[in-house]
Amino acid sequence: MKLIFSPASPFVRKVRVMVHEAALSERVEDVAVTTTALATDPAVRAANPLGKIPALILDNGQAIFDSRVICRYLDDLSGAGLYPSDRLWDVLTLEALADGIMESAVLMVYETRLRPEEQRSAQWVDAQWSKITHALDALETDGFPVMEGALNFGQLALACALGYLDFRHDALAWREGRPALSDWNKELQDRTSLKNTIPSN
Ligand SMILES: N[C@@H](CCC(=O)N[C@@H](CS)C(=O)NCC(=O)O)C(=O)O
Repeated sequence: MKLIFSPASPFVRKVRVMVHEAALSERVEDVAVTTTALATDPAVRAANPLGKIPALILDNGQAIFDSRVICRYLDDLSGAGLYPSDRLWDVLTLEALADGIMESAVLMVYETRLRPEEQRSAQWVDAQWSKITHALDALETDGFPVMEGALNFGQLALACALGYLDFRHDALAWREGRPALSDWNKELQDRTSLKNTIPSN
């Protein structure tokens, strides 16, 4: 199988974390691309008409996307058990929350990196950050029971989302006022799968 990837993408990181956790490294070859929303790499477009990464090309040539589909596929293929059936909806909900944090965080980066300065909207960037802070506050205060207990992919996806905040939005100091979430994250980031997939440019 071939994973079309870029080392900066948090959605790609989810898949790479799954590959590690599911002990599939020998079976998945990384194919690095440089692609943006304004300049899509042809290999990405060929695999995913939406022009987004990650995409996984299976051994029969079929491409599957997006990160949620790929992660479920690899979990199923390997029997890793990171989507346990007795907690499935909670795990998927936590993964959806993590993906939402990533989406807003990536859109904030696009606004400053891809748009000409005169077209940028500070209000729109603030609105994205507000989605993220609401999510972080919910994680800090209400707690999501599935954050605890046996390792699952909701937990790992959240660790990828928080890692992306450190990577691109460090100045916004997400840990401030969120000691429980910070401690939770610190413990998880020690896993080899996360250490080996730290985002880079
Ligand atoms: N929902 C998708 C999101 C993927 C995504 O937005 N990837 C970004 C990179 S972080 C991308 O390819 N952006 C290019 C574009 O928007 O055209 C997933 O989970 O895989």
